[in-house]
Amino acid sequence: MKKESGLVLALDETDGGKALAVAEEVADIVDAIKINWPLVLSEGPHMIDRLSEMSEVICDFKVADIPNTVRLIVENAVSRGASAVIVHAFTGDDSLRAAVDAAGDAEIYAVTEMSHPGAKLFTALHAEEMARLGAECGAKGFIAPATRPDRIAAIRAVIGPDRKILSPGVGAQGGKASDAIRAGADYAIVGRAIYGSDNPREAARRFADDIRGA
Ligand code: NUP
Repeated sequence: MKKESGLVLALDETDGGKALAVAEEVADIVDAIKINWPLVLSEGPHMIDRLSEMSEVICDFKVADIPNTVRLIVENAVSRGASAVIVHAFTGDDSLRAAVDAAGDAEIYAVTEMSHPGAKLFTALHAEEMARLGAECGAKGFIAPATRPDRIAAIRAVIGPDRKILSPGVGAQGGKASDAIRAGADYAIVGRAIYGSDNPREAARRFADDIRGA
């Protein structure tokens, strides 16, 4: 995935027309557009194909299943044009390897510790182990929380300098993009604070400036 602005748009807008309009407005500012279940369920999986015509697309399906089902989901997303697919790491080594094999030239990003408060109950307790396992199984990137930048630094220490960290939790969830980058993230993921703003292009520019400053 290219790295210019270090900004990824989380496009959870469920109205397809609005989603495509926001994507067009910010496509030249962001490095990728992340699509998640809300938009896929409301408008259909062809949104992956449409968005991949204007940007790199990350499918944030947080795949958590047996290896065969993981393979089917990842193959489908990649065949529609996804550059990367996000999977859960807690499923273990066989499911992670199935994801990496199915992705081919596309990339697999594994979730470590999630960004919301409830993540402290389970994912936070095993985040470093999951990052280590993900790296062993060939994940090219990891998702770590901008809401707790010290945890980004902890994941970076486990995975080393060459793998990517993408960090959600910026804006609406209270995290700051530049804090995430300073803690060791390569990309900040921003959703509502861009697509829900009155001027998504201006909002995206502000986040890109904040990241550049870091
Ligand atoms: O730990 C995570 N936190 C998180 O918010 C892992 C994620 N993949 N996300 C996703 O990032 C979340 O599902 C949403 O699509 C996006 C954040 O959106 P927002 O809070 O910036 O609107």
